[in-house]
Amino acid sequence: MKVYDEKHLKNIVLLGAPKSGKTLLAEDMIFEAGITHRRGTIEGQNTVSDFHEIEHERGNSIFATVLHTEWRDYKINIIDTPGFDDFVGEMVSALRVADTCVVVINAQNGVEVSTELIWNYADQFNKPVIFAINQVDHPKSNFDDALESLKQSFGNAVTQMQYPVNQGEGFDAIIDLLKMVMYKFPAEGGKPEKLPIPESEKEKANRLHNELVEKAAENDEKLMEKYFEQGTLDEDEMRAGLKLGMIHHDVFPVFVMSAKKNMGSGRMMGFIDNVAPSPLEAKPETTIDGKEIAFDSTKPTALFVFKTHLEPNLGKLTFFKVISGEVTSSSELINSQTGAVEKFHQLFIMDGKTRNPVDKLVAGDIGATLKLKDTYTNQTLHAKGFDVTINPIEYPEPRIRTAIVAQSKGDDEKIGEVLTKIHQEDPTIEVGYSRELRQLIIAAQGEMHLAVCKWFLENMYKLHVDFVTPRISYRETIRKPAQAMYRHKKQSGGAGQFGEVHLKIEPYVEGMPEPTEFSVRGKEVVDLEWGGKLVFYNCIVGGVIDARFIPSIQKGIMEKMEQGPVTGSYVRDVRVMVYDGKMHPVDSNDISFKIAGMMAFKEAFMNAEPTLLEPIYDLEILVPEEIMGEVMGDLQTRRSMIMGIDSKGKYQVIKARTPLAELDRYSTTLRSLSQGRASFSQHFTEFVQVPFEIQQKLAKELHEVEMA
Ligand SMILES: Nc1nc2c(ncn2[C@@H]2O[C@H](COP(=O)(O)OP(=O)(O)OP(=O)(O)O)[C@@H](O)[C@H]2O)c(=O)[nH]1
Ligand SMILES: [Mg+2]
Repeated sequence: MKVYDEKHLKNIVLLGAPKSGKTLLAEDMIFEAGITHRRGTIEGQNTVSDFHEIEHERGNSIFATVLHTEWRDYKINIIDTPGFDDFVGEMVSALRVADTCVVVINAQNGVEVSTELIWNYADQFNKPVIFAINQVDHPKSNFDDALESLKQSFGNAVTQMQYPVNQGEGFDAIIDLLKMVMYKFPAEGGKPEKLPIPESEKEKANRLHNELVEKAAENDEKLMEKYFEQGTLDEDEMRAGLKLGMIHHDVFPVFVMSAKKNMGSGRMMGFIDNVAPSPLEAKPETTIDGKEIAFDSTKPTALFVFKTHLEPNLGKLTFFKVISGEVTSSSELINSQTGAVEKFHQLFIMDGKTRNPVDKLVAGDIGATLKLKDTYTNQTLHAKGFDVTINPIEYPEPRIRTAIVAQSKGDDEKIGEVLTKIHQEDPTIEVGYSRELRQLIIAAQGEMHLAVCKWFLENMYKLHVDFVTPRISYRETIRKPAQAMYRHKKQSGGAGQFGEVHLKIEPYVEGMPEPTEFSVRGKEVVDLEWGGKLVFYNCIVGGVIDARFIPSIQKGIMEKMEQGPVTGSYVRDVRVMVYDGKMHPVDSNDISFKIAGMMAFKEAFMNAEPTLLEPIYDLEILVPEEIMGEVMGDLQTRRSMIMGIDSKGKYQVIKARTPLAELDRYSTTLRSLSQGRASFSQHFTEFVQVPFEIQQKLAKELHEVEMA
């Protein structure tokens, strides 16, 4: 297989709302270039991209799939991504290594909620964007509305390159505004005939062509001058202008196609060859210490791993982009995170599940290898002596969490192990045993994401599990000062135990003045693992408690803070002044003071108006205008505080603060309220006091759990 240099490589990612036609478009692209000899269909479950059994079962993409096509003198690496935002992790990984985004729009729907979300990512990565308005053969296709919705959402940079002559069932012709020809397709699609623009379309085509010329000229002063002198630009000049515009996000070219009828993908590939930036023209990669690495095959090797996948009967496939230098089928590289040496034995260009062996890949290219020992998504492999770590991908936070239990007890450990493997492949799934909640918690992007995870456990690993509602991490704190003393005394037989501790506790707030009522001999500020602080003061005077017992008192207090007196939840934000006590010359020891400290703390805590805090999350919900009311109504039933409402294109963004306890399966509710047309993100913001009635109920419930 031919090795393409960095000038002749293009890396694109297919993005777009669910069912817009990305997978089918990828199928067209590789068929047109002769990589495959038959076009699969979604319904026939035989596309190159959707090759996993679970994708067939569900009828949509779940994984990002790497394919390639060779069009004219260029190699285009294509990554087809899933549209459902449950699988956003796959999309973000693919976006990270692509140099151009092709955002597929369904001509029946125009911009959808998912398009807006995808846009946020494309924009954040600052990658050039091409829009492909697909499905123009559909009886309900409305190209003009779809184009208008693009302009409304993404502004003036939306640049029309083409329009369909006869959309709907009879669709078979496109007017191209750059080349000023009409492409007319045979009934089976494929290679079109190039025809002159018919008389009836001339006026419209000329007008739109002039707009396009102007748009191309705007991106460069020299082109602008030329345009004023000549009144127009030639094709090459237009390409140069459009390329600059694409790189700077001033131009988002819009193409027309029908993936189903195989019409239009060839012209877009030609444009990608000639205009979309190559890795050399794209923004250089950056390392974690802020250095730039240009795609240069003459430099030492560095690879960025953007995906790993465990294939049954095959082993682990590692997908990477060559950031610098070149990689061969026998390279030896170092994992920058672990320092481990990874030896390559094979090198592939992938087309779905087909592995095409190659000897070498150069900077800018995307490839895969098998059986690397210890390398995972987001890691860098580099040549010896070229010590770099490429900036890792930042994945969005999980939006749904559940506790997971094995149907047969003995499987618990195995489930933990398998889930850790799943997390290594898909970092948007987080897994961990919560010591606090005493549950194995799995956090993911949505119901469908969880279902896929369960499918894997059951089908690949024969592990049967149930999802159960997870407990909530509450915190305990106090609202007023209180004092207590405790004497621990045991004098029956053998060595006795004796320790007496007097202490005062107070709510701790950042920046509060130091205590004045005691004489402070020592102070320790403990940043608690679970958030908040314990500030511990030793105020013992006259040696009534020996200095060597003070750490034991603190230890006893810490132990109680790990299992709060009210509900067994973690305690936070208290300060403790140990100001008096007693020792026994023989019987006092560490354990006695630990117990005395713990018990005195517990008693003081219960008298200090203990309160329960609950985790609050910031939500950002993207919804179509017409269902705003319902979504807001639902939020109100969840003890939410609405923080603001903004509009974004034809959508509204609701910002709210909601207790985690009220967010159980929110993604499911939102999906059914909106028929899948809304989306949300969430992140933890703070702990706040639980309303009194709820606290009483919880204190009882949680204490029962604790005692069980
Ligand atoms: N009429 C028509 N149908 C299309 C076209 N492209 C795709 N479809 C149909 O739309 C459905 C979804 O197509 P896919 O290619 O799976 O869409 P996708 O964007 O990959 O979907 P996800 O993987 O779920 O995000 C299938 O039933 C296709 O046959 C098109 O150009 N015209
Ligand atoms: Mg798909």
